[in-house]
Amino acid sequence: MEEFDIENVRARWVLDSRGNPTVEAEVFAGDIVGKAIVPSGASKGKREAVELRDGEKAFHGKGVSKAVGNINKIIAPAIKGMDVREQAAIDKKMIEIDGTENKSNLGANAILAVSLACARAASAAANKPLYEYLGDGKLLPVPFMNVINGGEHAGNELAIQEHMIAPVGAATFREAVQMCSEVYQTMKELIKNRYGKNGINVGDEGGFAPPLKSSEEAFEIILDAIEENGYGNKIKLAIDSAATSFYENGFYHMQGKLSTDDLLNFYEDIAGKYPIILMEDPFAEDDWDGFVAITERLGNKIQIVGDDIFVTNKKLLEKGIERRAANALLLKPNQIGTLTESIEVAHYSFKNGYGVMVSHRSGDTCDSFISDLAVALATGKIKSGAPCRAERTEKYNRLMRIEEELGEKARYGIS
Ligand code: 2PG
Ligand code: MG
Repeated sequence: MEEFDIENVRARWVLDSRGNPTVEAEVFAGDIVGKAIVPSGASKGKREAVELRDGEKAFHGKGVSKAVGNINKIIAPAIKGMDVREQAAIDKKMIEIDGTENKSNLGANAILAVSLACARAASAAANKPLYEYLGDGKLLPVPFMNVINGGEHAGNELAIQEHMIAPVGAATFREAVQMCSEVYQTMKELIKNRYGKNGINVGDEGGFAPPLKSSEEAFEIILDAIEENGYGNKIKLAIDSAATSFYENGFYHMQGKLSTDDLLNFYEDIAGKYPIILMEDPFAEDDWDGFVAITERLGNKIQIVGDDIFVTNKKLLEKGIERRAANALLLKPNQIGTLTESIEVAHYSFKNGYGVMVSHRSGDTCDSFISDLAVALATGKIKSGAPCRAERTEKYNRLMRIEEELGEKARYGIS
C-alpha cells in the first residue's frame, strides 16, 4: 500500500436539517480521513441523479440503509487501493459500477458522499485547504440569502419559493454577511409588527414565512428593512421561483392561473419595479420556450439561472446554450452525483459565457463543502439560505474563515 491509497470507506446515516436521514461517508488513506455528508432537496428536478431511499416502513420510506450498504459493501471494496488523490478515476469507477445514466443503482447520495469525502482526504494529503486544492479561485462569492421562504419550503401561500437579498455593494464577504444579518433582524421586527408573532416562524432555509399572498409584499418588507439600515442600493434582490412546483397542465398557479406569456409579463413588471438582479427557475423544467423568452427579454440585465431545467447536467446545459435558455447554471453537486462532473459542468458553463451559482439544498447539514467549491471555482455567487439556522450559517461562516485565510489575496464580488 502506498501512502495515499484508500484503505477503507465507511458510511452511516445521520440526520439532515429537516430531520430526515442522509448519507455520511468517511474515507481512510494512511493517516488521513476525509468525511462528507450529502444534502437533500425538496423541490427536485425530475432529471436529477437519483437519491436512493429505501421506500420501506422506516423513516416513512426515507431510510437510506440501501445507499449506506452500497458504500460499505460495493463501493468500499471497489475503490480500496486506489490513490485518494485520483478524484477523476475514483468517480469514474463509481459511475462504471453503478452502470446507469442517473446513478439509480448505487444512488447519487452514496456516490457523492464518497466522492466529496475523497476530495477532503486528498486536500489533507496535499496539505492544502479544500478551496485551494479544488481550484485556484480567490473570489469570495456574493451570498444570495433567502430571507422570505415560500413554495414547498414553507407553510404559507407564496408561490415563489425564495426571495433573496444580494449584498453586491459590500467591500468584503464579512461585511456582506453583516449587512444581511442586520437586514434580516430588521425584517423580523417589521414582520412581527405587520403580521403578528406567527409571521416570524422560519421555513426550511431559515427565511421568514409570513402569511403573504404575493411576492410584491415580500419585496416591500425586504426593501423597507434595507432602507432602514441605510444600505440603499448596496443590496439587490433575487428570486428562485422554483416554477416547476406550481406548474400544472400548461399553466402556472400563482396569484391566479397564468400562461407562460402572462408569467413572463409578471417578471418583466417586477423587474421594472424592484432592483432584481437574478431570477432562478422562472419557468418549469419542461418549459424551455419560457426560459428562451425570458432570456431574450430580460437576459441582458438579469441573470437567469437554470436549476431544475439543467440539474447540473452537462448534456442539458449544452441544450440550454444551444437554445439560449437562461444565462447561468445553478450548481448542486448532488443533482449530478460526483465532484468531477460538478466541476466539469461549471467549467463548461464559464467557457460558454454562462454564469454559475453554487447552491445548498433545502435539506442540508453543517457540511460546508460548497463554500470551498464556490471559492475554488470563483463563481462569484452562492446561495445557502438565510443568515439563520446552523446548516445555513455554517456555509457563510466557512467563507468568512476562508476570506481571512486568503488575506490580501481575497477579492469579493459577483461575476
Ligand atoms: C432550489 C433548492 C435550494 P431544493 O430549488 O434551488 O434552495 O431547493 O433543495 O428543495 O431543491
Ligand atoms: Mg431552485
